Amino acid sequence: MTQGARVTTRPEVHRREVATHCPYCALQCGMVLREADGRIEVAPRDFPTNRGGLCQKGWTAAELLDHPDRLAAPLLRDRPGAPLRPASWDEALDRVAAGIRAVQDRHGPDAVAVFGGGGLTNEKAYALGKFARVALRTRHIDYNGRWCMSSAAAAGLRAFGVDRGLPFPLADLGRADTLLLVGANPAETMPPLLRHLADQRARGGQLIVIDPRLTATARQADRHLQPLPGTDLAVANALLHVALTEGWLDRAYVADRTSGFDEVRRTVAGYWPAEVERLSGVPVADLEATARALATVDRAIILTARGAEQHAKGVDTVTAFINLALALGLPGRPGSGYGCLTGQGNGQGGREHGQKADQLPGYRRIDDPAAREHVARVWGVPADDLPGPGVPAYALLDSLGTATGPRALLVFGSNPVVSAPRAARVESRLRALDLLVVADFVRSETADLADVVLPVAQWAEEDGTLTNLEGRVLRRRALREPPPGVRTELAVLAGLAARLHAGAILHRTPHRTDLFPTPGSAGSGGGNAAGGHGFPADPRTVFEELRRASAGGPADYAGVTWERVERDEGVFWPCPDPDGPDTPRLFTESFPTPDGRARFHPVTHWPAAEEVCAEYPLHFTTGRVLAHYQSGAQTRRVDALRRAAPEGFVELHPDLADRLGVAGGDEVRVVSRRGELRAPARLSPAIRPDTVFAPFHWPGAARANSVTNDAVDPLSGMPEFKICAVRVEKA
Ligand SMILES: Nc1nc2c(c(=O)[nH]1)N[C@H]1C(S)=C(S)[C@@H](COP(=O)(O)OP(=O)(O)OC[C@H]3O[C@@H](n4cnc5c(=O)[nH]c(N)nc54)[C@H](O)[C@@H]3O)O[C@H]1N2
Ligand SMILES: Nc1nc2c(c(=O)[nH]1)N[C@H]1C(S)=C(S)[C@@H](COP(=O)(O)OP(=O)(O)OC[C@H]3O[C@@H](n4cnc5c(=O)[nH]c(N)nc54)[C@H](O)[C@@H]3O)O[C@H]1N2
Ligand code: SF4
Ligand SMILES: [Mo]
Repeated sequence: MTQGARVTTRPEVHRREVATHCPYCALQCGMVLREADGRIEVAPRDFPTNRGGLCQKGWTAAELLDHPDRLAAPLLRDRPGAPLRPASWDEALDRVAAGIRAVQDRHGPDAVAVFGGGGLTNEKAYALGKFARVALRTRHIDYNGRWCMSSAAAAGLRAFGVDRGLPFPLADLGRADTLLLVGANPAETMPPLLRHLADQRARGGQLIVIDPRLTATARQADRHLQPLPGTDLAVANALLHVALTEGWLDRAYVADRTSGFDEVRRTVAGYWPAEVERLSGVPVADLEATARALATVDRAIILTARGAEQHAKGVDTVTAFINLALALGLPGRPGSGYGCLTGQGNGQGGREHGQKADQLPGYRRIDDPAAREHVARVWGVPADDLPGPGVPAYALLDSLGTATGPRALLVFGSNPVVSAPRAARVESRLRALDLLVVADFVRSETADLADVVLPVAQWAEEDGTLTNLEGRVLRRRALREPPPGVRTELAVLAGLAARLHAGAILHRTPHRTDLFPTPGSAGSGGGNAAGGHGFPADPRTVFEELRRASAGGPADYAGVTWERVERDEGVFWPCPDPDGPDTPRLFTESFPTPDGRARFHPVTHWPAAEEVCAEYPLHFTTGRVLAHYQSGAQTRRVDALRRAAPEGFVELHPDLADRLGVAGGDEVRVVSRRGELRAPARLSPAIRPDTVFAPFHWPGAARANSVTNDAVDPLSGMPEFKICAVRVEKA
């Protein structure tokens, strides 16, 4: 590293105005943060994703920075059942380190687990993965991206050999003649993205939406297909069936750029539109028109989001849409292709640098000997010391505190008490732990259960990078230092690593003094402990290491520098060379598979993990509303957002409500085999009469995840958030 690329060891602070990005979703809207008279204001900024727009969450994002609920000191529970009480950082970190040591001495290294989040910056996600493998030496790390991106990721990997949500810039959407959105509601989940859809419509393009609800997005569409939840795979196969029957196959593309088509052709031959209409409720005419709209235009794009993906057959469902895209010759052609809409702020980067159970930085596999060698060299440890793969998020949470599962858990950036499937069970697993540590900036429902809560810096108080839904690396900038009593995550990891290392010297060998600073050396001004060589607290130093660790991997960041990111409005990976190009568009020449071809995989429809029956006759599905973000830990604390959407609700069709004797506003119970939720009924003709919907942003009685199914996709580990069987009754 040259002197010029060297960094300050502390965030760049005391700036009165910074250009940065919204802390919430993967659109990563550009914004300017201004501090004036002690108040922090947000203003939108023109960036290629948001084009000057922000949603309500973005506008109000700064409100949490000085919120009275913000944690200002670590919290500690003296014994089970005792209340959480404020503690010093030394006491809290000592307690965590001692707890980890006690558990590992008795039960081995894998008895401690880490749960990360797709909101963490690249630097933090990378450091967390390294911390788990090197400082804790546990195989157990996974993250909330498993609830989010895992099905599209697995399908993309198996078809294209790489997982980048959008393999093209977002602006391509505006150039598509036909755009098909499957299980995506960007009008509520990424409102500024609609500016790109408006472009598309203005150019005469067609928008088609597949969603069991007539959403705000579907209302803008030229065509809305309203299938039964869980039947998208059959719909996709029927679309391909129609395309083949009509002779719309792109023969040259299939012959030159793909493999495995024949088996897919045989499989979809059985997906007669009339049969798929019976299964899904989507009329034959709509299937035919949709296939025509995709196949007979110059440029077509198919996008999936959580509606299609959060199923026990999520990988196969995405695969079915990829098969369709490949058969029509779309991927790799400018203005055409398949993509998935990544959800969390760093949902893309967070899945590339080692928070995933089976993964090392640069999207390398932890079971690949060459990958282990490379990363171990960067980390300065023997490759044999690196643990093997862990297990996906739900399996991990479900095993906590059991005879064979981890007995301690460190959570960084997730609130599983609200957001995990079958949440009551997950809650009971968390309660069974010997040690639960939660790093957060508010007392989330998960933090409420913790033995130790560590207050960490927020977005406006840290420098770093995130990778948005386009695979574009961008820069988060600190406006100010963290408030007193608050530390950055990197400083927390540095402090913990130092303590664990000091303990290792006392208790066991071998130890590596080069990797861990001693506790005495960890500590600088501003409340942020500066780490040692192995776990530096400075994000830029971490990023420089991440560049080396990712070099040569599928998600290669070696050529990405902070300067370049700032100069060029972001850098698209892979970018192996600082002086070479980045990659806004993938697949133009070939696919990153061994033979350079994309791979078809035959997939067949199978029923939801739980089907309706006499006792549970209705389909239950879940999702989001505009005003709230995820588990709501942040947005439920923002006045304007709480006013906009004060409480949970159950959406049901007026005909169904009639049959149940329910009026709008009545409190209803939604009951599944796993539990129930209670919330006011909201009647809407926009939803299918056989399906009810609830958003998952609320805890307590209205918690949607009390009801959801914990069945998971066998390939991705994605839970079936989007369909289970329930009955609804007036409370
Ligand atoms: N306001 C807001 N915005 C967000 C978030 C948030 O919490 N709140 N979270 C961010 C994150 S992490 C994510 S992952 C994205 C998610 O973004 P989206 O995927 O757009 O959001 P969801 O509401 O989960 O699901 C989208 C739609 O899927 C439909 N759906 C349900 N079941 C099915 C089905 O079986 N098939 C089909 N085709 N559709 C179905 C639902 O009716 C819903 O309208 O949003 C991001 N943006
Ligand atoms: N029923 C149902 N359940 C779902 C879904 C669904 O559609 N239906 N969607 C799933 C999806 S796609 C997702 S992504 C998950 C998300 O669900 P969660 O993982 O619970 O996501 P958040 O609510 O964003 O949780 C983030 C927590 O970390 C804190 N936090 C934010 N940034 C940071 C940070 O930088 N560091 C630290 N230490 N803490 C931070 C926040 O205050 C909050 O308490 O929910 C999943 N659950
Ligand atoms: S769309 Fe996403 S990134 Fe943009 S302002 Fe809203 S929450 Fe923030
Ligand atoms: Mo997500």
